[in-house]
Amino acid sequence: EPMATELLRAINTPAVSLYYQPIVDLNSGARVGAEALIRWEREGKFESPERFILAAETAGVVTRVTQRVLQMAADDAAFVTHCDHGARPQHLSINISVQDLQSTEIISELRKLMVKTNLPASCFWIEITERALLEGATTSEVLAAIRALGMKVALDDFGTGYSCLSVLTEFKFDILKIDRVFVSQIETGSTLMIEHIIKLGQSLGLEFVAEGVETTAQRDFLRDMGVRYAQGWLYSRPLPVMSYISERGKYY
Ligand code: G
Ligand code: G
Ligand code: MN
Ligand code: NA
Repeated sequence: EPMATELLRAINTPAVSLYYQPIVDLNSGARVGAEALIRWEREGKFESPERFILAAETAGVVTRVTQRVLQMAADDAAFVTHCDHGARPQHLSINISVQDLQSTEIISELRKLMVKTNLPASCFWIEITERALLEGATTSEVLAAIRALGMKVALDDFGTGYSCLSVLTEFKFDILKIDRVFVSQIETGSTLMIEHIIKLGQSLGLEFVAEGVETTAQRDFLRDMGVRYAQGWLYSRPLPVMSYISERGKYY
């Protein structure tokens, strides 16, 4: 049986869930948001999201996965974005797929998310993987419509996909996610790539989230370069929603 078929059968069961990885403001050390990451427990272990998302994309059914992700995110959003003492709500990053950008359907799904959660649009950061952005007038219209809702759009895995620097000018983003490949080079290899990625993004007025931060040396380098946000095992692994909530108000 194809993996995508099995996934769709599991999609509305507890076998499929969202985990949340904290995103930290490097200036204050405060947790300021989270990235929702899909999990599928299959035969007693977690299946790789990269594998099953790709399988769903190949089978042309990933929009149904995204729909379920948005439903689960809506159910959790009030808890995940909540902060004490009337501070502004935390943000929630949600990954969507290339195929979601081929139709305006996603806009009504995202609008539903806002209505259901009654949260400001700016709480939602929508992440799109670079390899998704190869072509299409629809893609740019849908991206513009997401930003017109007031949500922020993040380019995920920048520098690792197949597209070139022109994605940055062809499509309008708010946030650049620095792939962990570049973060891991901070101590072991050269910082040339990451320094140039950061300078390029800064000149375009983008915010950054560094991914896969595992050491304090990486954190310090990124902070000194002016990178605002980070996530990674130095802070926390992705957590089930109840664990995520119980660490509310955490500083690192
Ligand atoms: O956490 P991790 O191994 O789980 O995630 C691997 C990759 O899977 C991430 O880079 C991300 O792009 C993708 N991914 C995780 N969750 C989702 C999701 O809910 N939807 C989509 N489309 N991709 C996701
Ligand atoms: O969206 P994206 O593919 O970038 O998702 C991030 C992926 O990276 C997830 O699979 C997540 O579990 C994983 N991840 C998150 N933090 C770290 C980290 O510090 N180190 C490593 N090696 N992987 C991480
Ligand atoms: Mn992501
Ligand atoms: Na990424």
